[in-house]
Amino acid sequence: MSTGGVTLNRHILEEEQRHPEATGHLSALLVQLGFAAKILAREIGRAALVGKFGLVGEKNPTGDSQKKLDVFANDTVVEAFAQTGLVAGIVSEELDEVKILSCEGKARYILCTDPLDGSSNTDINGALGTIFGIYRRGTSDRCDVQSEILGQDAQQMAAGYVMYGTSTLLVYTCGHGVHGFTLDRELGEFLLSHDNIRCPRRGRTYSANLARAREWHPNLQRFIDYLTHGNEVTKRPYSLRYTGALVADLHRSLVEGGVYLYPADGGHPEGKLRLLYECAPLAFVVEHAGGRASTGWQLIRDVQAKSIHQRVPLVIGSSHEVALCERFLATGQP
Ligand code: AFP
Repeated sequence: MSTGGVTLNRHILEEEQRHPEATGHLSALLVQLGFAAKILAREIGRAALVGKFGLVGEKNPTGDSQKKLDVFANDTVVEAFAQTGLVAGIVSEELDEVKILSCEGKARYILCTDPLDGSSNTDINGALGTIFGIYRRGTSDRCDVQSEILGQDAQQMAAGYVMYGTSTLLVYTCGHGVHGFTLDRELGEFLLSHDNIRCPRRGRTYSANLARAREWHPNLQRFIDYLTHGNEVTKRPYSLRYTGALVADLHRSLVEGGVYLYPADGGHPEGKLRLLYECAPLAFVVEHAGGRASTGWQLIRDVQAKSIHQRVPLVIGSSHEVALCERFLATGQP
């Protein structure tokens, strides 16, 4: 998929030129995201050598144990965006409340981020991610970022993720195609490697933590039974692939087709994943690549956030499998 020598920054600028009315501010934010991703790729790569493994001994606002890399990732992303003066506030998995950065006139954006997705993988050299969604604020001059992001005022303009795996890959969309860039460590540049990613209509794999499957809605259990039941015509059974990092599992489904699901269960009656900084940004990416993202009952993009750390069930990936899951939930049948 190599497309030879198009850097992330050049790509962002070319995207901007498609919009004569663009101020360049969104581009500046995406460039900063790339910068933060390079720092994180470097630190994740050497975390074992510089004492960045392990817990800090506290829980984050959503009750998960905070790792040293979680804190570092959050600080890095916040710092990168704060420098721009273009962001009014940041909603982060690692921050209790919205971090207000600036209420000045040019701070027209809000960032929602999970700075380090899959942090249970940090100490075992597993895949990790950063998820981001960038919203443009409404026209009000009142600086109330929380109300804006929870209301209808803020509009999602861009989203994407960084995957720290065998290589570091940054995937983003501003609504005109989904593009992936691989970090060339020697050059220190993200280079276009996955131009205009399209999510296959159907796949051969599913990703889910089956440990709590007995607690799922019975129709969801039927869905999994269906996927794992052999049938040559419909190319079943599907293979299970689950890494514990949403970004890594979603990336597989985005590129090769398939479905990721994290439904409601006994321990997570509303689902585990967070709407604003996990589900919504990835839904934006997947939909712009031709896939589908829903709670199983409702499209993710139609869910109105009620709190900044709100959780929702998530079914995301190829349109065929996500729609199939929705049908199972509604009827118990394919
Ligand atoms: P963190 O971002 O807090 O590390 O959580 C990871 C995650 O949100 C998502 O990336 C995984 O798919 C999911 O949780 C794993 O959860 P289980 O350990 O319950 O399977």
